[in-house]
Amino acid sequence: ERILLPYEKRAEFATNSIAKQLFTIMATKKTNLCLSVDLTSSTKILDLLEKVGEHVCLVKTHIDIIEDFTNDFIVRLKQLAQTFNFLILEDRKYADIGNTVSLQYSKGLYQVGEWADCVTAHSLPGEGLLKALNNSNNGLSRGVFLLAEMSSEGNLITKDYTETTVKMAAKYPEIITGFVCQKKETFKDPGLIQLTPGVQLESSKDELGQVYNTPEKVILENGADVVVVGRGIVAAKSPVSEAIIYKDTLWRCYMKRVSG
Ligand code: 5IU
Repeated sequence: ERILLPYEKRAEFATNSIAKQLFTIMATKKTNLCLSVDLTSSTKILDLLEKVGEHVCLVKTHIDIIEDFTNDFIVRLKQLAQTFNFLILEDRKYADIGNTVSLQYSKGLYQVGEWADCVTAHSLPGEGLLKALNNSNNGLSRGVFLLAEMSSEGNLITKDYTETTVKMAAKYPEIITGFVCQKKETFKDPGLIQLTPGVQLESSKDELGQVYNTPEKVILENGADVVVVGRGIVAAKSPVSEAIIYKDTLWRCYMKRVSG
């Protein structure tokens, strides 16, 4: 079973170079925390990453919520990624025909393909979108997390949609890093990464349908490999000490899982 294998072993099964790198970073830095930096000021994001970069394996951005975006932000983000050895995931959730996704990925103000190690995408439009992303990497190592499930209440994804999404991904082993999903049964391939959002220290909900599960539940029962935490950290009184609490808690759950 994939969830019983340690990350360093999982890295050996990875067919996507970003998945291999991410498994290796987790094993080396001993963290499976992905920080979702959902802040709208570039200096606030950079200041926070300066302090928590050492505790995370992956930083998840929504580049289009930043109010003072400049190219310098990207330069500094990449510097931090290199200094602290984390990868960058732009949570763009591409959901259009292949030609449009190719343009959205490579062009426009953000030029996501230039700086994001990996991106998120919906399977809804069909595999043309994966072909487009696969052909737009400019020879760089790039990856895609495909949405197989969502954390929000009342979302329209069905069991059949999830299964077809996993089958679609199997046709693109070189570009698929893993799935954004909530359950361990969703896929079996040990070389792919389960990225799970909707996590806080206590189970709860927000007022707009987000559902939070605990680290114990998502890692030990539901099979999460990389855990996404946003407001649990960024909206805490002390984001840095909270990030350390999440990192330690998540890693303890993972250690328990792989030690049987
Ligand atoms: N996110 C989810 N649920 C999903 C998917 C993405 O919450 O199913 I796909 C994103 C949205 C937000 C982050 O950027 O993960 C979670 O933030 P909070 O921990 O603040 O809820």
